[in-house]
Amino acid sequence: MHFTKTSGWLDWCASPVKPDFKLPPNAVDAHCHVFGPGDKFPFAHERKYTPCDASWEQLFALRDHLGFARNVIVQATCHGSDNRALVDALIHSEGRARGVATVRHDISDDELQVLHEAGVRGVRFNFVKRLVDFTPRDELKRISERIAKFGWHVVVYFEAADLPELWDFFTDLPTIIVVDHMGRPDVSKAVDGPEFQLFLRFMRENPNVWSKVSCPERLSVTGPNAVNGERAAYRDVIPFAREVISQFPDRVLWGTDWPHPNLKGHMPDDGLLVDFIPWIATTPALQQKLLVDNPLRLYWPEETGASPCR
Ligand code: 0GY
Repeated sequence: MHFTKTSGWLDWCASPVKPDFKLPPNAVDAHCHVFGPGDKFPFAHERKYTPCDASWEQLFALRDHLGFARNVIVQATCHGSDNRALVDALIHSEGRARGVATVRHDISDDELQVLHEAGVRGVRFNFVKRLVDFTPRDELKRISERIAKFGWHVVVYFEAADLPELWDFFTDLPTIIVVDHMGRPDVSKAVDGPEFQLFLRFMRENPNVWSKVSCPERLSVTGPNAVNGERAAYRDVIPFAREVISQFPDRVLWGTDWPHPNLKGHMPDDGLLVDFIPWIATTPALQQKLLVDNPLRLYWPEETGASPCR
């Protein structure tokens, strides 16, 4: 089937630089997607955008170029609850990718088992209104109870302003909860202001809550360019990510977010995104937790001796 990209769509960077930052052995890119290809795995009719293609071959080539060993591939909303492109990628990863799927409440246990055998270890609940239609909370709660039996966790994506309303629903979930992109803080506000402090309190009071400290390119207002001799791109995001990593070093993950859906303004060079990591995880010990120990414990617990991800 032929698809026409959403007008103004920015394609991913085809020739990223080799990062200066050397990733530790066994590093995991814990947030990335595959799109289609649309002629093989059609995009969902309920999608809110139509992306460019981004295949598992291209994702795994990027993994090798950047120096990652593994990926966690997250089902993107443009594929709805049709996880075939995700499963195809997992199967072709030869055990080097795990997945986060989107499922409906009426999925059968046999279908969940098939996803598990392919490498799925979580489901994603999306509350970002521009990306998805509303799903009743009782359906999501039911899904969380079903997938808890498989030792999976729930990944949640929401805007910072919606955390107060979602708080009780989240704290009622029976699994580990992984928050995408630090709950999308407004980084033009203060780190010690009420909005981000609420997110930190959410993590502090709920030891089952983890956070991805990913997507500076999505959150930044100052953007990718160094200013006044300051080397770091996305420098307005640095204090937010540093705060999460320093307070919760054993509950943070990092991912490229390749192929970067719905970006406006600029498309990051993924090599330069990797060079952002030491600005937020400032010691080798923190980098080891962020990039290796934490994602392996959550997605490959059988290799670490950790208990399954509950
Ligand atoms: C991201 C961010 C976005 C999109 C999706 O599944 C998706 O469509 O996650 C976004 O538009 O903010 O994490 O990839």
